[in-house]
Amino acid sequence: MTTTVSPALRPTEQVYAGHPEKKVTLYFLVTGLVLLLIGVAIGPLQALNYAGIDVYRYLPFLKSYYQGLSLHGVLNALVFTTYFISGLLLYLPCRALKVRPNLLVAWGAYWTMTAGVLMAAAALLTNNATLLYTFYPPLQGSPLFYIGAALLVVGSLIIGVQVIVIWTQWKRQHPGEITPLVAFMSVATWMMWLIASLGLVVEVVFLLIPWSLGWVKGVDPLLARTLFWYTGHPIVYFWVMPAYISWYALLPGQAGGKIASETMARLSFVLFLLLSTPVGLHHQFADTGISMSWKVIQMLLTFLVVIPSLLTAFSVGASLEIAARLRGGGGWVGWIRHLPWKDPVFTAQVLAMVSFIPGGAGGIVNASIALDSEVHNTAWIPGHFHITVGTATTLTFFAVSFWLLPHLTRKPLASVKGALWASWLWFWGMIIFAIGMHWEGLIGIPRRTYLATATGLGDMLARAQIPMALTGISGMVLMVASIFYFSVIFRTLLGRQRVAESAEVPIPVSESLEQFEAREAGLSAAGMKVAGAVRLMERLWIFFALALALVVLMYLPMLIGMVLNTHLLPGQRLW
Ligand code: HEM
Ligand SMILES: [Cu+2]
Repeated sequence: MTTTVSPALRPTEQVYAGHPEKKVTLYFLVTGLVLLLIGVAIGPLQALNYAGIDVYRYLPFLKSYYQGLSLHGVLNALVFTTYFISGLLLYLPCRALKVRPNLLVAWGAYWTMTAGVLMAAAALLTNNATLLYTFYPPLQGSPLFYIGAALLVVGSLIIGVQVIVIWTQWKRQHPGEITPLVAFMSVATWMMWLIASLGLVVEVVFLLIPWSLGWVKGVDPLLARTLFWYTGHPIVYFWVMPAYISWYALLPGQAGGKIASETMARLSFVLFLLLSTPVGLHHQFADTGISMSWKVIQMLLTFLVVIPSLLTAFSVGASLEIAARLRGGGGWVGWIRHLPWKDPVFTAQVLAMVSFIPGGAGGIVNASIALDSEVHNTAWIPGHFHITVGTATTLTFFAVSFWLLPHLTRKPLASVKGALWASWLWFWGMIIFAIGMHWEGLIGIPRRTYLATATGLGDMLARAQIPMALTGISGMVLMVASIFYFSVIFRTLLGRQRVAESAEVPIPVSESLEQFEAREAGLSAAGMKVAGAVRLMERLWIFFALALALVVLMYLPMLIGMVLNTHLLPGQRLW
């Protein structure tokens, strides 16, 4: 075995010796995946409920459908994503900048997060926080839940600030140099999250924790909801931007090609930084007490996010076409066959991207005031977000885990075939799920309903038999997909074989066409001609300040109005 590491170290320590940040990254990823396993295990039961089949009465450990749904939403959408992103967006930018993070800080963030999750889990599992993942007041849960949620966010912010600080120091030590793409995108994402998480932090720390501890008598539901959705919308960009990093900067190389345009990639991230936050009101079109003018302004701003989304779709599509043609593909669409479909890292990401197309289209419906009134609070909404966060993000993270876990542990992926099965089954399961749920929603079936025992829905259930059956079937497909996925992951992690350092799976950073052309012309990376736009975008702090100004403009007047006119309500426990 060729290794540069001292043989006195234990084998596991040897794996991390060159890069001890690998270990903390692994902890973030694996903890996130274990918690996803618990969250996902409940999903098929919910899908059966939406097929009219009640299995909850056989499950003594869940007190109600809603306790299960709270666990599902919190663990999948909030906890898994935060862990995975914190690990990924710590490791990638540090490696790209060739800087080791401060490990004490990184582990501090990990344990802060984990302490928070244990507290929230204690409340959820004892049925003391059956609040659903939006925890709207006046529903009131145990203080443990809110404190836990705050610690989860604080943990992610510690990582975010660390990455931003590392980048700022790097800039100082490398004057005039352009930040490597992956690091640039990671910093933009963390800057966005720094602004975006403010609403949730203020809501939880200043309103919900004191209220749940009995220090204050009441809380204003509208103010709390507005702060929640201030974060609740951009959190979806916190979930998709890391997936975009993988699509833009890693996937082209994994497919055997080049990044079509580094300038576009950077531009779309600057636009996400600017436009993700000041639009949360599109989740509150149905809320009274907010003026229509604000709702319309934020609706229009929401539509602007279509621009970076389409930039992404076309640039990544072009990168894939370049890859296929380099691999000998040709024709209008014939090149698609030449892509590496046998590689689950590639396939899972492309399927994730495909699912995002109907996901984005549905999002435009949700964001339009007139159309939203048709689908608001119906099964359409969970239909929508299972092909966005539940597939575009989750399936991309599956793809990342297929190379990153072997990279971090030097253990080969346990089964390439199993990983491919997991990816295709997850994709089709979620597509069928989305068809079923969107269709049920159009009939008027409400979301968040213990449907199997619900009454008062008139003839809706009779009219929804076909989509309900689709939802039930999709739940079973997704259960099989999860079994494939988690067995590949745990067999990989528990495997005993480790490859030599020289055979380590590399970090798949792709070359861009711009870099390729410079190399062909005999220029070094530092000497490469850089578009003026790229130089301009390097000043991320300016865009950060602009983003902050925009969000203050869009929210502060409204929030001041709400604070001056509060209606405090005491807590309620409806479960
Ligand atoms: C096995 C895969 C999955 C299945 C079968 C599934 C099924 C469902 C169903 C049927 C609902 C609607 C429940 C209702 O409105 O009453 C739901 C809600 C939800 N799911 Fe999933 N899901 C799965 C995976 C995921 C993943 C991977 C995520 C996110 C990463 C996710 C996030 C959510 C969220 C946030 C809710 C909303 C909870 C709420 O309304 O409070 N799910 N899921
Ligand atoms: Cu939104």
